[in-house]
This record gives sequence, C-alpha cells and structure tokens, in this order.
Amino acid sequence: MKKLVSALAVIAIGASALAAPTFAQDKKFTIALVPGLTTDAFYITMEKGAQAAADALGVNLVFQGAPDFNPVTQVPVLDAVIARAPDAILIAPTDTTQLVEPLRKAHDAGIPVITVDTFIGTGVYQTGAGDADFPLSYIASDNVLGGQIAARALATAIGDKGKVYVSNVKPGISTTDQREQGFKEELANHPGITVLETQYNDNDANKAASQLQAVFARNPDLVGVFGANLFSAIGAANGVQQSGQTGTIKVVAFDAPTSIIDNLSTGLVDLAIAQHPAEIGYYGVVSAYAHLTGQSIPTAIGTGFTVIDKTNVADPEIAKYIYSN
Ligand code: T6T
Repeated sequence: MKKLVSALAVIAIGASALAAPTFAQDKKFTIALVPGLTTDAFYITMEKGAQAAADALGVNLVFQGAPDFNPVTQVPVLDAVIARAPDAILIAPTDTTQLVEPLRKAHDAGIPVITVDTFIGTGVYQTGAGDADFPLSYIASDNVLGGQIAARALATAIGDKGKVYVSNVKPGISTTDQREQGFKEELANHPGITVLETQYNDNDANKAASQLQAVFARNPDLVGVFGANLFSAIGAANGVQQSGQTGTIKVVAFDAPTSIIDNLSTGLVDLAIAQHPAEIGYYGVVSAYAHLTGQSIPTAIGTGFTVIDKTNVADPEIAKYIYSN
C-alpha cells in the first residue's frame, strides 16, 4: 500500500518527481531504546515487544543501556546514543530529576523523546510548562494502582493485621516511588496493619535479603513484606527463606521473573504483580513511528497488570506474562 501511494504520487507529480527526496514513510527509521539497565528480565521483555513492533514496521531498533540502574552510568550511554543521532529515543530514565538536562540535549538536537516505564519531572508531558514536559509521551504501568493492588493482597494474606514494610530501590525513581505511595495510601485504610520504615537496597537483591533479616531480628512479629520491584522482591523472598520464615512472613512481589514465579508453588512468595513490559516496548516503537510519520500521539499510554499466584500460574493466558530471561 505504501509503495502504491508513493508510485501514484510520482505519476501525479510527473517525471521530475523521480529526483524528489524519498517520502518520509519509505525511510528506514532508527529508534533507540535505552532501558533502566540491560540485565533485568523486565527490560529484556520490553525489548522483545519493541523488536516485534520494529519488525512489523520495518524499523531499525537499537537497544543500548547500562549494566546497573543508576543515572551515573545511564547518562554516558544516553550521550553516546544522542551522538548516533537516531530518529527517536525511547528511554526509561533512572531518576526523575537527574535525567532532565541529559534528555533535553536530545530534544534540543531535534530527536523526539518518549519515556517508557519511568518518567522525568511529573510525568505529565506537553503541557507548555517548559520544565520537563518536552517528552512526547509516557508509556507505562499505573504504578500507584500497582502499589494499591499489592497492599490489598498483602492485607488479605496477613489477615489484615500485623507489621509489614516495603523493600524498595531508592528514592527518586518514579515507578518505585509511586508503588510505595499507592501501597501506603491503601494501607492507611487498614488500621490493624503497621507499616515499618522502608528499606532501600539500591537494586541489590543481596542487600534486600540482609535487610529482611535485620528487620525481622528487630521485629520478630513481622508478618509481611512488599518487594517494590524485581530485585527488591527476589531479595526480600531470599531473606525470608534464610530466616526460616517461609509462609510465615508473607511476600508480595512486584514484577514476574521466573525466579519469583518458581517460588509461588513453594509458598515463599504469595503473589507476583506482573507488568506488561512487552506492551510498553511495542507501543513505544509504534508511538515513535506514528510521530515520525506525521501522526499525533497520546501524551500518556497506560499498560496493565496481571496478578499471578499459585492458583492461576499454570494457565497459559496468565503464564504468557511471565518475563523472558
Ligand atoms: O520494576 C521494574 C521497573 O518497572 C522499574 O522502573 C525498575 O525496576 C524494574 O526494572 C524491575 O527490576
């Protein structure tokens, strides 16, 4: 169809049009995807979705990121990506404020920016405020809602009473901040539950495991933990196991890598809240392509969740949301 439209246009304009520049939609666009870190099943799954869209649209996808979730390592990767002048950048910024100026460089160079998973500023873009509103779109889970879902599930698992805490990465990350916010807002409606101080693990599962043991040592009546992302959840679950508290301290996990899913049947993890990272990647590429070919795009696209527990994990319609390795 594209080719036909181009051919008709050439005939209509006449022979001189043969020397005309290529039509925009015939160009092979290069879209860069900069993840929060490269070795995370969440972003690996996102890349697969992005690649599926790139294949369908004839786009060249470049996946380039840092080995850890940290602005100090992400910014140089971003600078290198900008230097390659891709047609658009999809990025999961690792900090709401520290990525604003580095991303503005891309914007100033005329490279459209879309943030996926995480956001900069408030995440409300294209408002004309001129601060961090320059990205075209934010494509992600509803992380406040995800935190609320986690809180309700944990409340049910612990019989609506007792001490719990959040195992989290570090402040300044939009996604995990919002999950903690939603979790605490929801638990404010559960007077029998006490939320202890959040433990920040810097995305290090070993640290999260040690913290679980230390919190348990201080609070032998601890009954639950919310792991606010993949590494926090894996670490918290390991800490519960190492403390000999499997099934007694309930674990609700954000994210659904196989290592978490395998622990649903053992009772170590009560449930996993799977995001849909492949959808985020797919719609990221589709949105960038739509913009590059002259279409308007929404400033925000929300993707869903699938709650996985031992009762539904064998269902292929559920299991398809387990992250790729
Ligand atoms: O939970 C995801 C992602 O949504 C978050 O922004 C950072 O952590 C993960 O990548 C999981 O490790």
